[in-house]
Amino acid sequence: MAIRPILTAPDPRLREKSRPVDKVDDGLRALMDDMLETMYDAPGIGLAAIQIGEPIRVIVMDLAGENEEAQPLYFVNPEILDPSEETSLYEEGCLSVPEFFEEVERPARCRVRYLDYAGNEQILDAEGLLATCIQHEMDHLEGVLFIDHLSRLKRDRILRKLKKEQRFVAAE
Ligand code: GNR
Ligand code: NI
Repeated sequence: MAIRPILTAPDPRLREKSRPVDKVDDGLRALMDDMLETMYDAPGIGLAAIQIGEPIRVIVMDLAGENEEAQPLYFVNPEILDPSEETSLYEEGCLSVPEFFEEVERPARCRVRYLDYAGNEQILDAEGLLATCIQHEMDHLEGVLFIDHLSRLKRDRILRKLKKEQRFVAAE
């Protein structure tokens, strides 16, 4: 297993649309292992493959609290079904938009159909943080970031600060 570098905005790779996976094999499982290790190290509660530069439709998540046993979830080729009319607001962050947190409105509940770590089809009913996180990760597969759900003013302010930060990092 390996910890891989996480891309940060405005890296253009984060805007790519990820392609479906053909087959859940050992190579893909090795990538999912790396993604989980990278996510735990960050630390974060979810990670899409494009965040480590792999434009494929794979997500890992773990919503367990710090003192709970790990509950890794692996989603290959996920699809959102039946999003609820009812929405909820959640203060979101993103490992690719470090240190900014803003409220985003999304459907409060949804169903997700996907392939698991073994390649078996699963259906999961999600609500609360699980529903928010899976929708945040699905956005990454389309090249969308949570800041795209904010006003242009807020988004541009965050992007400007991130660019400034990157110039600083590059100069070090
Ligand atoms: O670690 C993360 N926390 C989080 C909090 C609220 C809503 C979504 C998230 S996902 C984020 C990790 C990440 O960037 N996943 O793409
Ligand atoms: Ni994110």
